[in-house]
Amino acid sequence: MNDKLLLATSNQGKVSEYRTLLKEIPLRLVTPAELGITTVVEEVGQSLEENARLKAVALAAESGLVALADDSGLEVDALGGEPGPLSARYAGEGASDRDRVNYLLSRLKDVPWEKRTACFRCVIALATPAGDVKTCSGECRGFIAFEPKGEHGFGYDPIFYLPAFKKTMAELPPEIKNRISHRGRAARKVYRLLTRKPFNLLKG
Ligand code: ITT
Repeated sequence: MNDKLLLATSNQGKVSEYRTLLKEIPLRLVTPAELGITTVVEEVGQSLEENARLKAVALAAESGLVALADDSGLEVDALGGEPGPLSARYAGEGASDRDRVNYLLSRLKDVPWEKRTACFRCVIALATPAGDVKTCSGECRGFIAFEPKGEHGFGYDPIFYLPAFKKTMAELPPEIKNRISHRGRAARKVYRLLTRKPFNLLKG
């Protein structure tokens, strides 16, 4: 097997978390940019799982490497589960993390604390160049804060409040986020898949 694993994402926040979460796998993590791959896979699926599969299969075929893609989304109960799979495009094309946070806060401006429950979900797809795919998922529950707080993490972290810590995800150091996050939970399952011997993505 090739000694590289392609992290099929253009999100630097995810890349940095995976470098820690998967640092013990016997494969070198490489990014599309490092391989000169600029393909952008349209997230046309209806679910996180479909989109993660689309991204992983396309990049594995293009690179000839096993590829790991991550589709994540924030489901807010008071918004009927929005933005969900649309989380990256919630404030329109070209919007920044800050724009998305502000837009979500504006949609929740009249919603009281007890109704601000939310769930972060992460689906990771691992694909081989031949198109075999395996998925793992993880979730993390919390509340949408009334205002952003904290400098760590990325995306919606500054407004994702965790009652157990009395802090937002962005106020937690990366090692704690990795321990409890949707991505951390999914990545530990992926770690087990990638380290079992003999390596076979389709087993079990
Ligand atoms: P790739 O598709 O290239 O991986 P992306 O940023 O488009 O990058 P997603 O489609 O999974 O990734 O985006 C989901 C949105 O949710 C996006 O705005 C992210 O910044 C945000 N997000 C994902 N994981 C997050 C996390 O751990 N904490 C906070 N926000 C997160």
